[in-house]
Order: sequence, then C-alpha cells, then structure tokens
Amino acid sequence: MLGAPIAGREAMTSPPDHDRTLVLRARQMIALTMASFALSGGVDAAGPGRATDPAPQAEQLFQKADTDKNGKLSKGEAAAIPEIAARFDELDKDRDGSLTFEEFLAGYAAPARR
Ligand SMILES: [Ca+2]
Ligand SMILES: [Ca+2]
Repeated sequence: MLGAPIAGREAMTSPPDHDRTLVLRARQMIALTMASFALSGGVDAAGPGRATDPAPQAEQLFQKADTDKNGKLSKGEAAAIPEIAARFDELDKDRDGSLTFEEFLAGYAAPARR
C-alpha cells in the first residue's frame, strides 16, 4: 500500500495530446525508479506468488523435461524424471493427465513420503 501515489494520480487525469509525451516520459521515469527499488529490495513490487524463489533448479528441470514446451509435463515427459514419474498420478491434482509447474513443484519440493 506504500506504492507510489504520485504515479496513480498522474495516470488518472487525461492530459491534452501535446502533453502526452511528457506523461509517457514521466511514466518511464517512474517505472525505472520502481525497478531500481525492486532490485534493491526496497519495494515489494513482485506481488503475491513471487515472494520467494521456490527452486530455480526445479524450473530448470521442468523446462528440460517439457520437451514440447507447452508448459506442462505429460506422463511421457515426466518419465525423464523418475522421482516425479513415480508419483505422477498423485501430483496431478486436477487429473488432467499432465503436470503444471505448480503440480510438479509440489512433488519436487516435498520429500517423498507415505
Ligand atoms: Ca509438455
Ligand atoms: Ca494437472
């Protein structure tokens, strides 16, 4: 909530056409400022769902296994990762026959247990 009240105000008012470039430039400045804040960890700009980086390794593994690059692992693709393949049905929460990265990550992050 401590975002950038300035930016919000500027965006709301509709400026005459000749002012538009100025506004655009201002927005760029703001974006840059926000970006550098985010980089330095000053602003929680990433939003929910990106709070922590769960497992870069998992993403690599996932993308490697996702040979047709459709963002999901089919059963055949998952076969490349034995520990995932073994629990495929368990991990496929919505039972659509493929693992989204989310589903995959659950299996990757959680130790196998029964
Ligand atoms: Ca795939
Ligand atoms: Ca699924």
